[in-house]
Amino acid sequence: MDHSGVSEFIVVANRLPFDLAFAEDGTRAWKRSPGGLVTALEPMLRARDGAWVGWPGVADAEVEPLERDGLLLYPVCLSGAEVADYYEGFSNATLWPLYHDAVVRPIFDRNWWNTYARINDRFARAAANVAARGATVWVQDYQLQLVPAALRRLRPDLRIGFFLHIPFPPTELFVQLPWRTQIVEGLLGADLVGFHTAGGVRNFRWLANRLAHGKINGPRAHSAIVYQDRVVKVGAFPISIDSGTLDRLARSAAVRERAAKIRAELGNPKRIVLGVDRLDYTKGINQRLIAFHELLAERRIDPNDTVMVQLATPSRERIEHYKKLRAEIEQTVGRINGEFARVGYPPVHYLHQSLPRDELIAFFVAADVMLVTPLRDGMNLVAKEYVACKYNLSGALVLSEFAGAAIELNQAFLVNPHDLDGLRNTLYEALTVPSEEGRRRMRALRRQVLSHDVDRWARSFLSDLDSSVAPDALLEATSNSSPEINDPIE
Ligand code: ADQ
Repeated sequence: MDHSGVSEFIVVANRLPFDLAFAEDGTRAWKRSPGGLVTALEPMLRARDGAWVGWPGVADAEVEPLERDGLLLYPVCLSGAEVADYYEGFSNATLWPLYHDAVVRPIFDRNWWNTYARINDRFARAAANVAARGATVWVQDYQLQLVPAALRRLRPDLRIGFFLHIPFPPTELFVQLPWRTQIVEGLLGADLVGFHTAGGVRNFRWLANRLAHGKINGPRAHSAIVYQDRVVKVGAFPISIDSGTLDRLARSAAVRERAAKIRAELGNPKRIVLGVDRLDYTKGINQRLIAFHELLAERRIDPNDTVMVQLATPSRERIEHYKKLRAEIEQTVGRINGEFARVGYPPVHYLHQSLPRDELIAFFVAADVMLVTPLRDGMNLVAKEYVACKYNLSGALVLSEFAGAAIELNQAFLVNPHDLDGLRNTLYEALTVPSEEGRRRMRALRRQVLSHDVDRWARSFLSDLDSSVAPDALLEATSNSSPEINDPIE
């Protein structure tokens, strides 16, 4: 099948929305990888002859373009060595820690960088190949920051958007990167560069000015940079979830029954504390376990009536820091249970597993306190998912100030996860909040999450991208043109 130049709307992401899997007899199967992004974009992809360019998730798999569930998938092939250098190396051991406040030390490796640049070029060529004349291309995330400029060189006719799903770091950190100018110039190849928060916008604007000599105008949260005679718009677009569907599923009889059963299986405790994360060192999992441990040790909570469940999806398991983190968490869980369990009743239940969606929703429905304590997080969808599932206004959300979500969810119990005393006391406060105050907070949180879903996020980004504004008009724009978004704590 020849798909060259057919698509009007193309999403370019590290991964395809389907994972390739090989059965033991060698036959191939495509398994849909669940995710908010594909749910949000699917209607637009279908309506606009869309295509999705990405890696199928398996090294060395030569796969031809194909159609699945009405979506055109355009696979980018990576060898095992390329996965190690581009993905596990530069993306996840250089950029990921650097962009998350260097909570572990980023590794600067020239070979990794060279592979990152080469693979970005490969993604750009794939997108250039499938795009129709004048098409819209939306590039996603930190693995592909050089794609906008590479694609513009190949196809100046395209309208190119870029969205970063992780924080854009403080400038003092970013300038450590030996390839900082190339990255900034890579992003400036887009017509619109989007971040979750106004803080990301501000950091990027400063760097664009300093490293790439872009001329800047406009208000803080939304603005324009004039770079090489083009206008690059920059804006804050806080991502969200399919909140209406989650709300509906949480209310369903099957999920409510399962939630009651979970409580019974945990020994009918008075209170269930929940954590749900990819197992990642940015998520502050150990910090929240320590806070729970200290409350038990101080006898402010009783292991007979309060249990904690930590669900952790396996993630990046070949990278050293992730192996170390897993060992640390498992040791902390073992220590707490060793000290406080009765036979058959551990106070901490830890599952290193990815759960099916309905099961996860049942856990959200069952949980009395949700602990979301990242040291740094672009947004954090788990916080929003929990809120969307609390249809009866029960439950309390403890949320790190350093998650992008804290800007919108400011009625949560906000906490600095580095401050263990503060974390412990805030967890206690959430466990003992009077019901009226708890309901008031949850009502406010739900109003925000239900009225700002992922569909609204995607539409607002794409309509900003689609609206072409003359450079002169933009340069004349002043701060009254867009609403301000509060700055996050940097
Ligand atoms: P992530 O770092 O992956 O995303 P997050 O936004 O919390 O973080 O999304 C994780 C998703 O995985 C959630 O939908 C959650 O329900 C699911 N999940 C986690 N543990 C699970 C388990 N055990 N079983 C099943 N599902 C599980 C990156 C950025 C974030 C940003 C998103 C979207 O790091 O800051 O919010 O992209 O832009």
